[in-house]
Amino acid sequence: MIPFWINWNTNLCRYGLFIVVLSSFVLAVSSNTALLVVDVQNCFLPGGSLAVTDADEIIPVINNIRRKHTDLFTLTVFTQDWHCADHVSFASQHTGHSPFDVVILQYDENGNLCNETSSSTPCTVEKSINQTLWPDHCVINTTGAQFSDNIHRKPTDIVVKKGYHCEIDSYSGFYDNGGFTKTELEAVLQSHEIETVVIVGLALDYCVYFTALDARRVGYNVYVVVDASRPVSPADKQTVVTDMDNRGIHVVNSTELRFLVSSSTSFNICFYYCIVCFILVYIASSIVLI
Ligand code: VGL
Ligand code: ZN
Repeated sequence: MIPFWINWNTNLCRYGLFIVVLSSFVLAVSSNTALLVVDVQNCFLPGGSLAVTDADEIIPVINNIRRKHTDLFTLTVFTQDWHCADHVSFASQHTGHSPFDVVILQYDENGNLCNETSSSTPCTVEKSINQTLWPDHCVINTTGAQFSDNIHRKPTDIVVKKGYHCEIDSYSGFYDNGGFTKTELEAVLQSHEIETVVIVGLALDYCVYFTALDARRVGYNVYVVVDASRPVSPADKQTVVTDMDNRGIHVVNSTELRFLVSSSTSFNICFYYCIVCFILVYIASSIVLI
């Protein structure tokens, strides 16, 4: 029995099979992954109107992830909370209420707000949403809505704005809170054939959490990097981490990233496929050369 590699280049068929094996291995290693940087904007950083405690500490962590894993990410998407000055989530728009109060907002089937309807036609409530009221934040074209100057950005990065419909909030980078409208995020990820998303940013218990939930629901392999995120409410951190875990979202540390992303499901499938191909090539060549 002559091992196939002795004269493999004299046999076109085996050469072809070897190329298939090699290219599928390359495909496995380069299974497309996107980095989603959620709402790293001045309004959520120290000094901002909705400052998240220690939020500035995540910026070097995110910059490091980008520097250390440049080859890992096919693309990086920044989401940007982008609200009208009179956005429905602002406590200032609800007389008698303060920031962090919760109100019920009711919407019709098209996502129109019923609460303050001025039209004579009755509004049929399709969905009631508990809305936490926030201080005014991330208002369109203000300094608060700008990305932090300290976060590294590249000209090829993509920005996805959310929360610009004045009557409904949008925590997730994919859908508004009622699921009525979607952003372009899913289309962007699809056009780059992304299978895995790694999520960092603010805030862990709101926009990061809801972005991760939607990403998982839509079918992505999802990683949330906890040390590259901070919660609005530290008391809720464990609850959201446990919930993400239960839903198959990988909650990881930035130090575990390389190992964990490369051992994702699609990598494993391709890897085992490569091994099976190698074995088949070996058996086929052995039979031919007996
Ligand atoms: C966020 C509250 C309100 C967030 C945005 O980015 O987590 N939280 N708007
Ligand atoms: Zn907001």
